[in-house]
Amino acid sequence: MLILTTTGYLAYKAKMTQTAAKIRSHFTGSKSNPEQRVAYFGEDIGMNTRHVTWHLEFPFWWDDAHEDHHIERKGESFFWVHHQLTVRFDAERLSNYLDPVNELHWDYVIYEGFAPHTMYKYGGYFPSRPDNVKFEDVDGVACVRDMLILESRIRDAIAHGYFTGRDGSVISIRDSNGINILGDVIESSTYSTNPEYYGSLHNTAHVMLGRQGDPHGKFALPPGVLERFETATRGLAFFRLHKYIDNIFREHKDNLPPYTKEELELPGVSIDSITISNRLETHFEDLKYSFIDAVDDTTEVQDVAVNAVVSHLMYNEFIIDIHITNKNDHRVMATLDKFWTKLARGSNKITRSSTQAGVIVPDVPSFQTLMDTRLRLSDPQKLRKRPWTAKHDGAIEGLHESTAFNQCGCYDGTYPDNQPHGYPLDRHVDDKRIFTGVSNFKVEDVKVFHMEDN
Ligand SMILES: [Cu+2]
Repeated sequence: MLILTTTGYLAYKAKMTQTAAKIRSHFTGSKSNPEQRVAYFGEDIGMNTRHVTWHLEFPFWWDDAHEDHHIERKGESFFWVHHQLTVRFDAERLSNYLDPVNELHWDYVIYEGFAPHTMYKYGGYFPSRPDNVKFEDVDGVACVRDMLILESRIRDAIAHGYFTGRDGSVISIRDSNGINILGDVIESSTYSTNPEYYGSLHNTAHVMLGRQGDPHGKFALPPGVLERFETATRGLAFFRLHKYIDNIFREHKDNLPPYTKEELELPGVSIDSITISNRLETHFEDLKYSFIDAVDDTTEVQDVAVNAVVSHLMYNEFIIDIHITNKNDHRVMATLDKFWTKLARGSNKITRSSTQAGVIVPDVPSFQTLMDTRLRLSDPQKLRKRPWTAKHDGAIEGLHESTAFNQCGCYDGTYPDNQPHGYPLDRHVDDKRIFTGVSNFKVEDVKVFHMEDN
């Protein structure tokens, strides 16, 4: 449990004085820090919930033998989810006149400090770190030199195109599955091919960064924001670390051969036009959330409504119309970016709402809402795996009916897409004409506007 210091104090005051309160919560920091301009992203409640949930759904500590279940494409998902976070943060920065994030480097100072202004419910304040701190060895965790050695072993493996297993076996990563093996090694999870040799680059880096305020435990400070999934994205250091990790993944992807025309095309199918119903716009909206479970409770004292209100980036919904011609004399199953649909012979018009996008979910209901409505979970049986005959892409039937699987897969643990995450743009594109030369690809430039006063 963590609490923003001021909001937390006001929540307690409301409870103690038995006065319902609506508290405005502000982003951490001050206007004299340019990074404050993108605090709305790193501190977004929905994004943080999303990040925590991913780590709980794909735990690095998951033990197949103990749980009798294997999590598919866990390492690749680790890459993909953090890649998405990294590039999206850069996009937010560019639109706020900030440079893209520079990757972390163990030999350089950590340029930006961070004062979280956040406290543990029990255990004091999250530690702060001033600007320009030189990386120090952390007692009981790792030496800076160890981190450089682990990085170098992993980069060697990428250059060679294979990892070495515990028994000395050669485990190739020069194919689509390589990213999954690499992700397991880098995170690292229990699926890592050789944790004794390749270590746990990402997890150890989080702790190293989190402890830089008190590397020798001199002040007995509690864990830093980077050591907890719920708070990690609040500091710029998270994005520096993940830019560094992402660039290692990039090295691997760039070593794979570019896709061929045969791999990209869907014969007989052409996309004639794509139109969007309205201008793409974002704006800030107030999000109210309940503090009911954040303040201490007793049966003798009545609950009072304690809510916080925070600004939250939202978008205006839109609809995409896609006109597609299928010249084949039969129906074909097609994957569009990224959903599945059946194309009839001849011309097809596909209408798709932004709310159906695989990466969009509604706001997470508050604890109070869950208690009030006893939210019924969807029936997991519906998405049960069944044999299916799609040629390349889809792994389960009925995909054209399901949404929001892009980052977590389906309820039964299957990932519905057989293609690598990011396909077909995950690999190096030597010649852009490969995309203009296939009729089933269409690229449209779109502009996204941010509306200040809405
Ligand atoms: Cu993460």
